[in-house]
Amino acid sequence: MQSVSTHIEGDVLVVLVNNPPVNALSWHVRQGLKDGFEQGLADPAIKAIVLRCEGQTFIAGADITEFGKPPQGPDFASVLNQMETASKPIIAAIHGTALGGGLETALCCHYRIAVPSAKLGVPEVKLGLLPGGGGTQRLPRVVGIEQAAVMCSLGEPISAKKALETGLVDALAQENDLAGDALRFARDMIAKGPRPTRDRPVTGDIGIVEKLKAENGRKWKGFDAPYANLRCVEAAAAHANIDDGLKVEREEFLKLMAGSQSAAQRHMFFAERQAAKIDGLPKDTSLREIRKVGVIGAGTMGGGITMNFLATGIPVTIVEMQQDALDRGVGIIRKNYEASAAKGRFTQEKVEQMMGLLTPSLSLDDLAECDLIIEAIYENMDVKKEVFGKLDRIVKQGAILASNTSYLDVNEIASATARPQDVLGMHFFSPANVMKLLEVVRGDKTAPDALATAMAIGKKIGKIAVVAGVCHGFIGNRMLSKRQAPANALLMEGALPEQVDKVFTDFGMPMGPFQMSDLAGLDIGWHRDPSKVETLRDALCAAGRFGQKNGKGFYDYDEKRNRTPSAEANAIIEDFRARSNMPKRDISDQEIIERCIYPMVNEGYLILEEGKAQRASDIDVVWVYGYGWPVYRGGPMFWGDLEGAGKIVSALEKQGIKVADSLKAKA
Ligand code: T1G
Repeated sequence: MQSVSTHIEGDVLVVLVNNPPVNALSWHVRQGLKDGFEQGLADPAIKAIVLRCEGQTFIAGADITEFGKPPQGPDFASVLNQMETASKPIIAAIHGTALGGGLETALCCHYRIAVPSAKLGVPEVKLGLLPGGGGTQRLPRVVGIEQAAVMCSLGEPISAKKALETGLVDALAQENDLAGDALRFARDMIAKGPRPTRDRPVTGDIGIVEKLKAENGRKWKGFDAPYANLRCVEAAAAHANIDDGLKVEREEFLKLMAGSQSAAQRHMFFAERQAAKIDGLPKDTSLREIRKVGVIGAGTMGGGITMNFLATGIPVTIVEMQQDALDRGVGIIRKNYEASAAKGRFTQEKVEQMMGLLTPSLSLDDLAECDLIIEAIYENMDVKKEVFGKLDRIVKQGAILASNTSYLDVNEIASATARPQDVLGMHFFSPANVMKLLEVVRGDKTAPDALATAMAIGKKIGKIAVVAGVCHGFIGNRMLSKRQAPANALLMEGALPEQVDKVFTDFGMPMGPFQMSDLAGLDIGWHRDPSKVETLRDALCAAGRFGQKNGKGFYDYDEKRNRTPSAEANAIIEDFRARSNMPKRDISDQEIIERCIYPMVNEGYLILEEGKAQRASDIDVVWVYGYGWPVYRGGPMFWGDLEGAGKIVSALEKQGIKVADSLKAKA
């Protein structure tokens, strides 16, 4: 496989990488680089070498698909060492993204030139890793400790402009003539000769490490990689001799590579990209054009959904029944944008530009020319069918009619129209302008191009779209519903809300079932008769405990909504248990996981068996991006494999739960 070629431009050798789609450092690329540099260094006529890439980007890192496989070709460190210690100047010519091993390769070049649109970074921490090709030792020698610590521990790329300011690149090329400018720049460097990064001193103040830990403590809870990255940067400051620092980096890297967290985060890297693919989609499926969007309902969900499209430059007509509700909804959209502008996320001018794309309306007729309509009204089947019936008579043919329902039957909604092929679900998660997940619900009659268009527009507005089939609660809510009943039962058997919730937060979830119930409101769906106490929730509501909204539920809340265990709530739970003659017993944290999380994994297998999800990794994407499942546990299905199917099956059978055949088959 010829993924690296060379050509001579006078006294400069150009080493060209061409390994689509992202020029990853696959073994044959490493081999090609080694051979290319050998050629340039051995040829007396060559005075300098330029490393450049074809395609959309510079090298975007090591080839992640090679991780865990038997090594092939030259190892990365030897190629880097060959470059860094070369007797002729090597120049990296950067466009697109120089990421991870790609930036480490550029750091072993003696000079770097980049186009203004380029991005440079070490995102390994997002894969549960660290820059294991010397990045944690060479970055501090080029950009200083502070910048290096930020880049390694947060993993965010920097712009070419910032890279120039920090010395990461030495010059900017013209956007449309990187090849030419790199050659000219290389010739200018011949006189200067090589500049090995390893010989440059580490500069800057190591105090940044504690600052980063303090600022990111909550975000980094449960993660190993950010701290390992910072230990390596500390080693760079501690060891003047780079080889001592490289030893520390190697040890830390191998530890992370062998750990379950990186395996989980690498799984999620590919799962996220896989989710965008629709199995069996006819190759010639073309997408419908979405130039104008309609949103029905200007409440919390309708407003959030609208913000996604306006922020992407797509005009939206938002429809409400009453003027005050419409004004309130539009007002909240502006307020949210202005709040983000105040945080510097965008300019006031951008706010005006986005608000300029919004057309408030009190009539469904104004949606006639829309290409996509998303209904986001309250969950009532008859009302939704009435609305879709009206849309069917009003809206132009070829438009996609979507419902934001979070559990209702999309097929039944579609049956209210004469065009079920154009109907599907687009289930956003609250707050819809923030949460990344979008469940695109495929109805029995949904046309492939309508589905593909909804998936594509989801990606365009910055969502991670996943295909779900029609069933109660689709993928996410269906699995979530398997957790609440056992959690309630555990309270009846002796556990307390804070014990159960702590198991979930220790597990890495943002909150447990009882915190979530308090957030949603205990009185949602309550019969409002305090004398009728049949469930624990009835007992709490009868005592006027409705959750965060009135400062008391399973927990007590202060005015800042900080929660504390509640003696009164626990007394109500104790009393209700006693009057239900339920014996009290000690409950272990492991039992809470087995009773609450194992059934969710089982439900995931049932969802797959019924074809309501395309692949197990899609279920993982739903939970990581929609429900705060810790990415370092890779999602319920990935975690289930780590936990062991046998262990899960025997625990579920002990609980008398019907186990999915496909899960049993794995045991
Ligand atoms: N290895 C293998 N495949 C990769 C890859 C990689 N590094 N990066 C992307 N792909 C595949 C991806 O799966 C998809 O495949 C296709 O390329 C297009 O990707 C020693 C240890 C570069 C910003 O973490 O962030 O270096 O789905 O859809 O939106 O220190 O890809 O088409 O079959 O994402 O244009 C560090 C990872 C590696 C960067 C382009 N590098 N990549 O985004 O395309 S670890 C990274 C990205 C490392 C060293 C260490 C993005 C991108 P398919 P895409 P995109």
